[in-house]
Amino acid sequence: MKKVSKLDEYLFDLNGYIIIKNALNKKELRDLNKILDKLKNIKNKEWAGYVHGHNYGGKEGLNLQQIYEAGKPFENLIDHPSWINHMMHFVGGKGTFDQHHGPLFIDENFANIRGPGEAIGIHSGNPEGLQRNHYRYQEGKFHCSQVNILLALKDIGPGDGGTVIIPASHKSNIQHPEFKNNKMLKGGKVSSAEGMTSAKEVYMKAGDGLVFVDSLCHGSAKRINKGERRIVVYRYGPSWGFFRHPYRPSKQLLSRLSKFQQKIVMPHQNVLTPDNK
Ligand SMILES: O=C(O)CCC(=O)C(=O)O
Ligand SMILES: [Fe+2]
Repeated sequence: MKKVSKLDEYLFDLNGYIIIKNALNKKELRDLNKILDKLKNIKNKEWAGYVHGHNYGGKEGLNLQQIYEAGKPFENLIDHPSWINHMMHFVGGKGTFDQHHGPLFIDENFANIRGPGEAIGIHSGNPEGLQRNHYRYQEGKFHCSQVNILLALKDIGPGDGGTVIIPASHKSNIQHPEFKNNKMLKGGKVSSAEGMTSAKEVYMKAGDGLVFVDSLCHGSAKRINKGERRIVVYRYGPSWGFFRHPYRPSKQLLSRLSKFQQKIVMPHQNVLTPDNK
């Protein structure tokens, strides 16, 4: 299992993100991509098994929600050795109520496939002050509400529509003056992230993972190249969090997972009720 280095801690605190090079090996990439080759033709609101086609209504591409249902290669990402220690460390809460019923909780997991002309507009940032994605470091420990791993399943270079971040914006007290509120959730026009002052477009090799606190102001560049960008995002927070969307893991998935993984996708396995002694 990859350990969290002193430099990881320093850079995550300083910038709100780190990049884990080669988080996935060649075989993992092949297996994950093979599954997406089959799934990528499902339409918005269509199901493929327990995976759901989803779109915010704009030009953000197709999300394959509940991608951890898509087979073993995606199940393995739940507690993958390349980043699980980072999630435990940055979400934090060891030995406290935050980990009382489990180590972590994944409140959303999806693959995203984006073609030419598609992007996700700029969103998030510390000035919003949201509980769900906040960044906090106190008493020598991290306490982040939501930390994402964003994995590149294909190389992402210039023109490919890379993720765009404003480094250190997880600590900013002031809304970026060029931030035009993204209408992603309403399906309206998306304001582009890539032209903003101090924005950084993140280029990654297939298999690299971007770990970032969700309060970092971010979005993506518009894809202008042919072909498609493929990424996977798993969002981790404390065990007492709840699902972002009205999806739940299937019984079949839960029965295949290890105890540790079960706790991360559904923290209370043994529900206490008077009828369930
Ligand atoms: O598509 C991207 O590059 C950014 C995705 C995103 O906004 C997120 O994972 O929170
Ligand atoms: Fe985001």
